[in-house]
Amino acid sequence: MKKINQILIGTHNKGKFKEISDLLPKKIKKISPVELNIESPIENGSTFIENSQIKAHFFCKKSNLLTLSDDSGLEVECLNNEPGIYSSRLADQYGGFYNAMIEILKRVEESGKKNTKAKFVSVLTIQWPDGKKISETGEIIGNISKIRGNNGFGYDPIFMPIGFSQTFGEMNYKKKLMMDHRFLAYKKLESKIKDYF
Ligand code: ITT
Repeated sequence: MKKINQILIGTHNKGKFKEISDLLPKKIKKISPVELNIESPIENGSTFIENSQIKAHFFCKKSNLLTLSDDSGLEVECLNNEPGIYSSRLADQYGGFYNAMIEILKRVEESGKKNTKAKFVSVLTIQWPDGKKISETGEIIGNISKIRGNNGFGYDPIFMPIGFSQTFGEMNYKKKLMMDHRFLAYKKLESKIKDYF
């Protein structure tokens, strides 16, 4: 079995890149697609798993390196689980995450359902150049909160996990890192690949 000594973290999202880097063993060299001048693929899947596999396959093919990619997003129950796989595109559409968070809060309010349940979902896919791949999903349940905190990235300031009184935007980096959807997906993946470490 070929041990893993380097891995391409197939994402252009800096927040994700840092979290995934910090979850992987220290001794593994982490490479970014930015260093290799590789652009993002078109995400034309209809599920997190499809988009996660599209990214892992694309970056692996372009680099010929073992690749780990993530597709993730925020599902808000009273909005029919939107924005979901369109989470990044909603921010593009509204001119950034602050405006996208305002838009989500407005839609939740307008739904009139008084249901603020939401979850963050992450699907991590590890793809080897020989075609082997493994995907794992992590989910964390919580509620939509008013915008609070400046830590983290993306939708962190409006998500408060169940059992906590801080949003991800208020939590310190390490606390969020060790409990979020990406961590939960990573733990499942790690149990399947730790012999390669
Ligand atoms: P890559 O495709 O290059 O990985 P992306 O940002 O486009 O980058 P996605 O398509 O998976 O990634 O979109 C996920 C969206 O959900 C994106 O807008 C993130 O900022 C947001 N998101 C995912 N995980 C998050 C987290 O832990 N905290 C806050 N927002 C998160």
